[in-house]
Amino acid sequence: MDKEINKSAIALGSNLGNSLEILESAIASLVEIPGIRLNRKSSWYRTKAIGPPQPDYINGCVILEVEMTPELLLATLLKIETDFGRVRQERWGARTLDLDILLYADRIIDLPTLQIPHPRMCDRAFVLVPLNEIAPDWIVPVSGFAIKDVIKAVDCSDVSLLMGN
Ligand code: PH2
Ligand code: MG
Ligand code: MG
Repeated sequence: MDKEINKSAIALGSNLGNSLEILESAIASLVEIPGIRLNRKSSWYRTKAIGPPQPDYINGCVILEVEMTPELLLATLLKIETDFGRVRQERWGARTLDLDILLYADRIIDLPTLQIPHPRMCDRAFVLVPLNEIAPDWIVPVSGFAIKDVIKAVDCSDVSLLMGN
């Protein structure tokens, strides 16, 4: 485990089952793990699904303080997805729980299993709206733009506030 403490931004999404309860429980499970603390949590948003036809999503973001490598954090998130009944089927299909690493400090990682910054985060209103609420000044590596500026180029009309903080 890294001794260093790093901030990591995580996107949460669900569109199957009792999504709000699943998302809140997932955050509770995450923060019980040694080496993970909750720094910020966004509101929850209802968002139109991108991808094959499927129900609307509930999306949000958290900022974690982590004392683990990005690889270990990814493995931890995948385990929580499985614990909450995630079954991997169609790409971009409906799911009970999706936990994606968006950013990890100012790191750039390009492995087959893990890309940071998340390669599609800057096009996705369902990621940018909650992230802009809690981390508007975070600079996205590679692009060099802050979240509050990245979001200006994206149509956010399919994202509506469901439950404020
Ligand atoms: N996740 C996807 C595909 N499409 N659409 C919305 N609105 N929200 C998501 O979280 C989402 C999606 C794949 O991860
Ligand atoms: Mg995803
Ligand atoms: Mg995912």
